[in-house]
Amino acid sequence: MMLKVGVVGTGMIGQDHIRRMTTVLAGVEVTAVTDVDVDTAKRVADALPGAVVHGSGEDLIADPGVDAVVVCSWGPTHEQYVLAAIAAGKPVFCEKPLATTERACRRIVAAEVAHGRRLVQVGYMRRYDAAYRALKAVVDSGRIGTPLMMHCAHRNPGVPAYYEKESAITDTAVHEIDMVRWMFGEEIAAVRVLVPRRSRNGGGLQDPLLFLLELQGGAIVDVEISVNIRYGYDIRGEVVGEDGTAALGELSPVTVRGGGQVATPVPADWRQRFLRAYDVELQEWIDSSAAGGPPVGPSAWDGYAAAVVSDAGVAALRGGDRVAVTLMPRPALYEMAP
Ligand code: NAD
Ligand code: ISE
Repeated sequence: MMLKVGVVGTGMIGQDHIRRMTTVLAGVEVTAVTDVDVDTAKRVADALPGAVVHGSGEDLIADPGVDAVVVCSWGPTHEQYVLAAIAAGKPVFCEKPLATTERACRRIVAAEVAHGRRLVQVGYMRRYDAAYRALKAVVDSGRIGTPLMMHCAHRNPGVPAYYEKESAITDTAVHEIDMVRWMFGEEIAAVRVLVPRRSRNGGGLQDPLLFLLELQGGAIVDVEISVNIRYGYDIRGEVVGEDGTAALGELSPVTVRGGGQVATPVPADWRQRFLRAYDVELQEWIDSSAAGGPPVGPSAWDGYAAAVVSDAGVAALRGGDRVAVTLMPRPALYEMAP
C-alpha cells in the first residue's frame, strides 16, 4: 500500500524530505502540500504530479487524500499541526523540535495519551545515523567501561533566517539533548551554559557557547555550539569511559595527500552530513505508518523531555547558573527507555 503523505512547510527541509519521499524512498506518495508562503508551496507542488496545494495546515490534515502528515514548518508552529493530526487520528512526523516550549509539548503528550495510542514521531535523526549508532553500540557493549563524560561539537557554517539568540539551544543543541538521552539511556538532571568571548562572525548572536549537561547517573557532557564557523558543518562526539574512549569517525569517503598536507572534505550542511540518516528515519516512519502500527522512533515524550532541557538551557543562557531539570511522571504510553 502507498502511504499518502501531506507536507506542511515547503522550505529547506520540507523540500528535502519531499525529494527523498519522491525519488529515494519506497511505499510513499506526496499527495498534498501547504506553506504560508503560497508561491513556494505552488512551485513545489508543480513538480509533484497530482499533488494538491492547501490553504492551511489544518485543511491539509483534514484532506481524506492524506493518510499521514510531515510537519516541516518553523518550530513555534509545530504544536498546532501535531495537535490537529492527533485529533484526526493520523500519524504525524514532526521535524524537531516537537514544540518550542515545555507547555506546548505537555499539551501534545496529553492529547496523545487521551487518544490512547502513539501517533507522533519527532525528527531527531541522529539516532538513525550510522556513526552515532556505531558509537552507541561500543558504549552499550561495555568495551570502554562505564561512560563518564562525552565531548561534543555542533558546528554550523551559518544560521537559517529564522534564527534568534536562544536558537543555539532550542534549534541546534536540542539535537545533542536528544542524542545524549538516547546514548546514555538516562534523563538529563541539570544544565549550565558557559559563554566565551564572541566570534566576530557571530552576527550579533552569542556565538560560540559551551553547553554542559549533567546526567542523572552523574556523567557530564560538554557541547560546543558554534553556529557561524564558516568552514563547514562539523559534528563531533567522543565518549570517555573508565577503560577507554570511543569517538565518531571521520566520515569523508576521500582523503587527499598533496602539497605537504593531508585533507578530507567537511560536509557543507546538515543535508549532506545526515543524508542517509534522514532516509532511514523517514523510511521506517513510512513503513510503520503504512502498517498502521505505532511509530518506533523518537516519541512525543522524547520531544517533551528535550523541550524541558532546552528551556533549562535558555534559562541558563539568560544568566542562570546551574539550572535543574524536572520532568513530569512519564505516562505508561511511553514506557520504553529514552
Ligand atoms: P525554512 O525556513 O527553510 O522552512 C520553513 C517553511 O515553513 C517556510 O517555507 C515557511 O514559509 C513555512 N511556514 C512557516 N510557518 C508556517 C505555518 N504556520 N504553516 C505552514 N508553513 C509555515 O526552515 P527549515 O530549515 O526547513 O526548518 C523547518 C523546521 O525543520 C524547523 O523546525 C527546523 O528546526 C527543522 N529542521 C530540522 C533539521 C534536522 O536536522 N532534523 C534540519 C533543518 C531544519
Ligand atoms: C537545523 O534546524 C538543524 O536541525 C540542523 O541539524 C542543525 O545542525 C542546525 O543547527 C539547525 O539550525
